[in-house]
Amino acid sequence: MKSILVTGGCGFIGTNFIRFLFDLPDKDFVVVNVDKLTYAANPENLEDIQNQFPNRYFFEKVDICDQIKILEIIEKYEVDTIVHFAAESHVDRSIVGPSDFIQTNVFGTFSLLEAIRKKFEAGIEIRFHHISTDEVYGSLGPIGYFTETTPYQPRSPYSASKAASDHLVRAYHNTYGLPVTISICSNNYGPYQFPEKLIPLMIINMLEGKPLPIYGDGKNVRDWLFVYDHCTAVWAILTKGKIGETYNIGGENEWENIRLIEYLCEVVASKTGENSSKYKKLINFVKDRPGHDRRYAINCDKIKNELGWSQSVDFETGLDLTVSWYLSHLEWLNKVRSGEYLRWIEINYGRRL
Ligand code: NAD
Ligand code: TDX
Repeated sequence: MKSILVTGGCGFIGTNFIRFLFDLPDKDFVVVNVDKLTYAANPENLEDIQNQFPNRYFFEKVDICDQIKILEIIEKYEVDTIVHFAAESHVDRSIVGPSDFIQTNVFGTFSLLEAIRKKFEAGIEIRFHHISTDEVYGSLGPIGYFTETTPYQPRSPYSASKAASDHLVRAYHNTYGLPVTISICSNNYGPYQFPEKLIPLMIINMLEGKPLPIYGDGKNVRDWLFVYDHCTAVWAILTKGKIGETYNIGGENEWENIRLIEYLCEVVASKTGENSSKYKKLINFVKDRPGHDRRYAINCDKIKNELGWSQSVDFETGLDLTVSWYLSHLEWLNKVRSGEYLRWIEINYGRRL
């Protein structure tokens, strides 16, 4: 790898991944961050990287759907590897307005694949790693785990759009021989996550004394992975993964939403000096998310056994780090919650948040 194009690098996981890349010792590859800068992006996340590595880090404000610009960028930076994070990523927004999800997640991925196919047919091979989600597998009951051979059964516009993009990536491998890999990951948490997602939303609402909205009976289960461990898993696939393969990534760390929020109240209280009951009193059961998947649980034996990857951060430590990060980045929180995001919330939800 000499030149890595990361899509969606100004979002949550993309930011963490680029920071991870620049922490690796003895590397001299170039990283090109292609991001359209939607409401979920914050280019300032990588300002220090930009300053520290002006000859190795480059930002291009480009929509992945713009194939001509993507081809220009591939040529300009002699890109040999693409790691594709860019997506519309929030299930609730996909329920209110699916159109952007189809455009970016399906058409955008298709457009990137077409650009790579054109280069491939001209004799230039670009490795493509596609980031997907366990939501493509659908909803589990109380037992069982998703494996890489679990049939796809997406149930929200978001997961359907991600499933469609996964199918396209596999189709381009099988039909045209493009060198692709796919990873399918469970819920991430950690620094830089946009505060519309469960954990940062609950932290900010606790700090502001607002209700903590728990959908339905609060017994939906998610498997949580610290974002750093998602980055190490993607790196393991890039460096050791087999072309054409799909790898599940998970935390092996299942929590019912209500139990998770109660625990989060305790972690936040331990840092603010408040009594956790002050936060727990804010818990408010609200109308369920339509089509709310009951349980996600990942079997990640394949990446563990074949690539030697494993989680390095336990949940207690990861959540502690995450809460500390948000408490020391209140300005960041205020910035990302302003502008376009606020306007969207007001239009769609009134002033609920
Ligand atoms: P995010 O919403 O925080 O960031 C997405 C980024 O993509 C933003 O910076 C946005 O500006 C950019 N983007 C959106 N549309 C674009 C377009 N058309 N062109 C260029 N850039 C565009 O998302 P995230 O949580 O960091 O998720 C990243 C990827 O990981 C997504 O593909 C998501 O499906 C997947 N994933 C996320 C999780 C999770 O828990 N967050 C879990 C599994 C998989
Ligand atoms: O206010 C809330 N109340 C609530 O009860 C929110 C925002 C969420 N929830 C519930 C819904 C889910 O069961 O918490 C759980 C987690 O919700 P989200 O943070 O919205 O994540 P989820 O829908 O599970 O999807 C996430 O993980 C998989 C990411 O947003 C996706 O991008 C990723 O693919």
